[in-house]
Amino acid sequence: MLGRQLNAVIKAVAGRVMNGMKRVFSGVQPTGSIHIGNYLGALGQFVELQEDNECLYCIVDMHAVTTPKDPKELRKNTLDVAALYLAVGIDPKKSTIFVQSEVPGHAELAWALMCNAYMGELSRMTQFKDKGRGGESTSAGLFSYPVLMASDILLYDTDIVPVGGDQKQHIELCRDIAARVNNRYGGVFKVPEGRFLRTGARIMSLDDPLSKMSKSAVNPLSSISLLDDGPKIRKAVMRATTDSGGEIRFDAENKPGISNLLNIYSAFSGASVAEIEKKYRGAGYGTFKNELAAVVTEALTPIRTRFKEIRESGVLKEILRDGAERANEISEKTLKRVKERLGLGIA
Ligand code: ATP
Ligand code: LTN
Repeated sequence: MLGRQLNAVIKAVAGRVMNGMKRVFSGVQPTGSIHIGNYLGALGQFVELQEDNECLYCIVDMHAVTTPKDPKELRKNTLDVAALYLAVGIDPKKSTIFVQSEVPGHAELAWALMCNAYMGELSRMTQFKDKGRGGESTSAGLFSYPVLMASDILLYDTDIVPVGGDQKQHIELCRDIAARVNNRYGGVFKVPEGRFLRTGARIMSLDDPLSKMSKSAVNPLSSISLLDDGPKIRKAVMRATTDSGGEIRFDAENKPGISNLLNIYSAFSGASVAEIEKKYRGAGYGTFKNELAAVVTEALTPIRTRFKEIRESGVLKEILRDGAERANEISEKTLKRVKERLGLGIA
């Protein structure tokens, strides 16, 4: 207990010392296995950013319950994502790792934002529409999900939000709501910027290169989980949809399958797409896919090993409690300011 308190103090002090650093916030839903799309689009950036910024990385379990979830499974998934955060290299000494529902400010601020968000703009969110929702029995939570996301971000006076390309519209909405509240009530929020990578921003499904790789896909071979072993990775890569014409060339429009694989190869190996095209000039899809499977396996094996160690070690809950303490400390300051500006409460 004393250790925990001391830790929180050290982190709070460190937070102040870090003045002048940019603040980074992002979140991942505990809704299933984290795949290489999540990794290349988001988690990889999380690790890189923690070196020069003050970073908060959240497991957004309140977003997960916008559609009903099995309670036991949700809690297991929450700890799995926390373990994966650590396994990919997020360091709890440098970054604050915590669970959204452990910080009441997210829901509290969401209400104030909800009252400043428009039904029209929420109806236009393509992710909501893509999921085919919008019927009579769609939960109000699912509809207003992007407002909770805006709350996550604005609660911490965030400067930078590292995310995959699918979140661009949500980040824009967050910026619009922040600017609107600032206009109405005078300088309440910092307006954040999204950070999207060029290569990993949109990893496509292996069986349908026209839709994004997704946790919720039915076909297990459509994605590669960070916890998949060599044989599963090989099977998924070898079965990946490729295009007619055996040439290994990047052409997102006419050869979306092979272009997606080239992107994945490039992101994991560090080689540019042009270098990879050159390497495989004249080679067939079989050779290319075989070597891609080896590259991905080599990158994921240490993550899988670390994940198992962390999951079995019993350190997670302590790290998450420390993280929530630090997150609560920051969020309370923002909420105080918001309530003052909006005239909520009695001062
Ligand atoms: P899914 O649709 O796969 O179930 P999600 O979009 O709900 O997943 P989250 O866990 O909330 O996934 O996403 C975590 C991060 O991963 C977000 O920053 C998101 O933009 C990013 N991401 C998700 N899918 C991809 C992808 N196919 N390519 C690149 N980034 C992605
Ligand atoms: N909506 C995101 C997950 C998410 C998030 C956030 C990302 C919730 N809150 C705050 C960045 C910042 C998704 O579905 N990928």
